[in-house]
Amino acid sequence: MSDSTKTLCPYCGVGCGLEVSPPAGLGKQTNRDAEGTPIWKVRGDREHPSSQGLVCVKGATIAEAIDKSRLLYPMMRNSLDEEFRRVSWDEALNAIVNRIQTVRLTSGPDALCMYGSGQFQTEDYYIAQKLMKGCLGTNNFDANSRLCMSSAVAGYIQSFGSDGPPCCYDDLELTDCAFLIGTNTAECHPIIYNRLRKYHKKNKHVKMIVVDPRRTTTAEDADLHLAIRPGTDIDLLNGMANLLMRWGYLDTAFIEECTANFPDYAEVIRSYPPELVARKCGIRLDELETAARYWGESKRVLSLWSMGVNQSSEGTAKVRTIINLHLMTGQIGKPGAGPFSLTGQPNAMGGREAGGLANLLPGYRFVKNPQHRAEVEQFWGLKPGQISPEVGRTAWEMIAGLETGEVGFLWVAATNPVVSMPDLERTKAALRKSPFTVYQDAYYPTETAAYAHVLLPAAQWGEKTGVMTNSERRVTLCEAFRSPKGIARPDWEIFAEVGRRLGFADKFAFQNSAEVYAEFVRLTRGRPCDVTGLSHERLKQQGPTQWPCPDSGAKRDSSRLYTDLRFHTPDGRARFGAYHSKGLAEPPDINYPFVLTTGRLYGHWHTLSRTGRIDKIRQMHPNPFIEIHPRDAEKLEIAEGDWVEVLSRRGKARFPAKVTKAISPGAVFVPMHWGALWAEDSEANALTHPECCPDSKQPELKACAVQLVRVGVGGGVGVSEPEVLSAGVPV
Ligand SMILES: Nc1nc2c(c(=O)[nH]1)N[C@H]1C(S)=C(S)[C@@H](COP(=O)(O)OP(=O)(O)OC[C@H]3O[C@@H](n4cnc5c(=O)[nH]c(N)nc54)[C@H](O)[C@@H]3O)O[C@H]1N2
Ligand SMILES: Nc1nc2c(c(=O)[nH]1)N[C@H]1C(S)=C(S)[C@@H](COP(=O)(O)OP(=O)(O)OC[C@H]3O[C@@H](n4cnc5c(=O)[nH]c(N)nc54)[C@H](O)[C@@H]3O)O[C@H]1N2
Ligand code: SF4
Ligand SMILES: [Mo]
Repeated sequence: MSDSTKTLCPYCGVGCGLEVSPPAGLGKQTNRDAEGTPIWKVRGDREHPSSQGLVCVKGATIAEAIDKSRLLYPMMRNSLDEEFRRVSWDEALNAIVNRIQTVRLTSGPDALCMYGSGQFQTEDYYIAQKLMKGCLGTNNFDANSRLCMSSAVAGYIQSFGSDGPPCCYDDLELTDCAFLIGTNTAECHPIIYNRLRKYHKKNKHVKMIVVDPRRTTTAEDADLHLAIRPGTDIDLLNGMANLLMRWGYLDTAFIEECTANFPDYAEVIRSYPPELVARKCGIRLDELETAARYWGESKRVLSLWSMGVNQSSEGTAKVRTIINLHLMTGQIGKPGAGPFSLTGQPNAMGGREAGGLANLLPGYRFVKNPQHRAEVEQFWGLKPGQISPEVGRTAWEMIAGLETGEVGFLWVAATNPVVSMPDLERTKAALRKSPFTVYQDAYYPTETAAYAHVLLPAAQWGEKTGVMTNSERRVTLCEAFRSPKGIARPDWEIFAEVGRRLGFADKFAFQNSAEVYAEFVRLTRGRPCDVTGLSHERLKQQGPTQWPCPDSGAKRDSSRLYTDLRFHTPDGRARFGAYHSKGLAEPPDINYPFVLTTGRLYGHWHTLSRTGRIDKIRQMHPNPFIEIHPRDAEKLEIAEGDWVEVLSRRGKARFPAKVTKAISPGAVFVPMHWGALWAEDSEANALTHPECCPDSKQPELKACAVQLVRVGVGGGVGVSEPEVLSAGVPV
């Protein structure tokens, strides 16, 4: 019997299988961290179908971060000026329950908000929905997925009648043309990227197109890199459609039998002649033509996208415009083809299944649908009408609600908004006004802890058992392999305990997370994400499984959705979306002449709470920086390593310059990772704005207008030592 535990990497949405074994088993060879704490041994799980034993540097080093700087016990204070004092769980939970009751009575349930995360397990998500949307009667539950996947969700829903990425990872090795748009897959989804790159290298006929204003590591491998101007994706895609139509690459039978709204779309793409489009996108005409030819001539086209598409004030339109190309050429429902959104976080997919956004209910249901509300009310044993018919506050609307005083209670869990939200000055000021903020995290300090009244210690990866779903709809059981640090507790248990103390004892009488999951799966019966055939026990026996997975017993192939070319719309037809390009919410102008874009580096994860504490990764990426094109640098007399001050209409930051042709002229790039704890004045989101897509409410974190000023000569990149600064909290 092996002493190892199978689980899933807790970082990105690729969802690589891991096998963890205890440090004690290694005897003298035991690996220890700098403080001498033994480190658990982690390796790729060869039996996991999604990753086949591979891991990237983040998965490989995860065990080094799980013991450092943990939040060990609940802490409380009356105001943000006071020091935290250690309290018991009982005291902390009583304070929370009292506050919830007071706010409910005085201001109504819509003054209560919870802001959660794609780093929750499905059980955490489910219990939070039952508490907020069910028992408390407010749909004010949103997650950081609002900043991440909500445009993909809205796009799938509008085009196909339901959310759900229709493809699977095997498609990476079955396609003739991989169309990667707004995704730096090599750095952000490395293990699936490896698969694609190997296959592409081996098969000369396979084309790879990358659409990104930056020449990323991903773009380096492409047959065609379209370095479009930020925000011109819809022009490009409509321009490609125009050519595909002109050249007769339409699948007319598919369009006629399986889609609706083609005439409106055809009308729109007529106004995107190739010459105009190439000029608008800042690319050559022959590049646009090559892209359209690769797409048109390929038997199977797979498009992959992530934040360069979703994080946009026209994110939903961008997603639907990608889907349009698939619909017009019949590139869906077959191996190697389809529109495949790459999920960011490890369980943003599970969050969507559990209804973890302000417009959703569990089982891919919608708040706005009276029948869906009635089904969930009945299942939860609530009174008819107890679930509010109003969409709840989205992430940014919670910040806005603190500003106006409409939000009286905010519970933040498994996300670090004081780094990751747009317009940090406004975010911080709003949080400073918050009458009562609960912050539930695994680590301390974090930037957000400095704005909380109550800190609750969460058990994290490896310390709680639950399930996560990856980008290809594959559900994996992640078993606990050690006990929580300090007196930390799993997120779902904390939510359930608060539910019981609020008087809903019968609704939260779960003994363990397997029981929570068993209840959740029943609520998915007959829905597109049906997982009634799954349980913790079955997942343990049969291993990671893709949905749909109903309990009907019939063996089915769930690798792909829509293989019968019937969609989840009332008439079964997929919908073309007819969109003109609107461009950026804040285009550059004379005062703010550059477009700032933001994103990720291979080794780091988000706000550094884990990877910032791993030496190997810190050495890989020691400092924040700004990428500037040599032509722009010359104009501004900026040399490599000079300090550059970056100003937007909202704030400023300083970075050492990296002068590189990897970024297009007129654009600059800054990594999103460094918050106030980790570097001085280096917050990407001090600069960004909260303007968002009207449909998905996803903010445009990928573009804002900035000006650059050189403020110091030399001394920048690669010189200063990485150092944790203390932002008012002890490190
Ligand atoms: N190493 C690492 N991997 C991660 C994460 C991490 O923190 N670190 N986080 C995970 C999460 S939650 C997410 S959401 C994913 C994100 O994964 P990605 O979306 O691949 O990562 P980003 O770097 O945010 O942005 C992708 C690219 O969008 C480009 N872009 C900017 N503006 C535009 C535009 O207007 N059009 C187009 N076409 N492209 C544009 C940027 O230049 C950038 O290269 O990564 C996941 N994986
Ligand atoms: N400028 C700019 N801003 C961005 C983006 C961008 O591209 N550019 N990307 C956006 C996107 S796509 C995303 S996903 C967000 C990510 O932004 P965040 O969600 O703020 O980033 P993380 O650092 O992943 O925060 C997760 C927190 O959860 C804690 N944690 C880990 N496991 C657990 C657990 O089991 N329970 C609890 N309670 N806590 C836990 C960690 O310690 C950490 O503090 O950033 C968004 N912001
Ligand atoms: S690719 Fe993603 S899931 Fe796989 S090991 Fe790396 S971070 Fe983890
Ligand atoms: Mo994300």
